[in-house]
Amino acid sequence: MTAKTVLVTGASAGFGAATARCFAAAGWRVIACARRAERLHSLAAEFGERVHIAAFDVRDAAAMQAALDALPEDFRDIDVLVNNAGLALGTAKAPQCDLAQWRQMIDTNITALATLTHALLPTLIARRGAIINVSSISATYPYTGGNVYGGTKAFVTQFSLGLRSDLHGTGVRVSSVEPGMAQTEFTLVRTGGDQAASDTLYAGAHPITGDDIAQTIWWIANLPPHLNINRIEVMPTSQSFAGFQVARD
Ligand code: NDP
Ligand code: 8X3
Repeated sequence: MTAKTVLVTGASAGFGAATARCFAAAGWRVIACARRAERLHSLAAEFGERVHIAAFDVRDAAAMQAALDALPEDFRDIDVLVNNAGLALGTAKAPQCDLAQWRQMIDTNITALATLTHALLPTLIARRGAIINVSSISATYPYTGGNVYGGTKAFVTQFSLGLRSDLHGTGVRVSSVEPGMAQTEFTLVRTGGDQAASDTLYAGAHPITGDDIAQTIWWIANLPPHLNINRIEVMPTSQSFAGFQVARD
């Protein structure tokens, strides 16, 4: 059987790195995308020619298209797109938020994801492929300080469902993976590099790991073609829901 091809964004860390490793270890061709080329080079060093690295900023549409145009022949028939690159910036309440951070989250989590999906739809339709979008529980459950981040993930979830509808009859599968608290570089990025804040958040909580989500994505991608996971929420057992807040006179 010929090896299948997966394109993973955000393959330099966290869920994306674990996903790229998981698929490469199973013999898939992997297109590993992120800005930090040195991280991608070490992935390629681990798996050799099975991994093609594409270092670009997903917010740069021209660089994204150039990376797609430069794909070697063997990597062009993409079967699975894993739209994973993304970030949260800041934990402040809306009035205290930095507008530049809001815009960066929208540009990365929404605009870039839609741009890459649009570029690859013809290939994915031709391959009867799959789109696996990494959303978040914050798409559904609001929390203080989640504001624009949660809004971007609500887009990812709803866009996934909309794509399902638009791709009706094509055989293309679309899934929204919605993790809860996971220990990756996410909190380090969100807090601007505060390692202590990151360590404190995860301490004793047995959070989700990158490998947990890689296994979820692997499972979704390898289900029989007649099955589509529309949405899947994955939380650590230690995390659940809190109540509403009430402001009083
Ligand atoms: P990490 O910070 O560990 O990884 C984020 C990845 O996104 C990195 O590989 C980073 O690569 C890439 N990325 C960010 N911005 C850009 C950009 N402008 N251009 C290209 N690549 C970019 O976080 P996670 O693995 O946790 O996050 C992956 C996804 O999972 C995100 O969409 C996040 O919102 C989501 N998520 C995370 C949860 C968590 O608790 N950790 C829970 C639910 C969802 P580089 O910096 O090298 O460009
Ligand atoms: C990341 C999970 O709960 O920090 O999407 O928003 S959460």
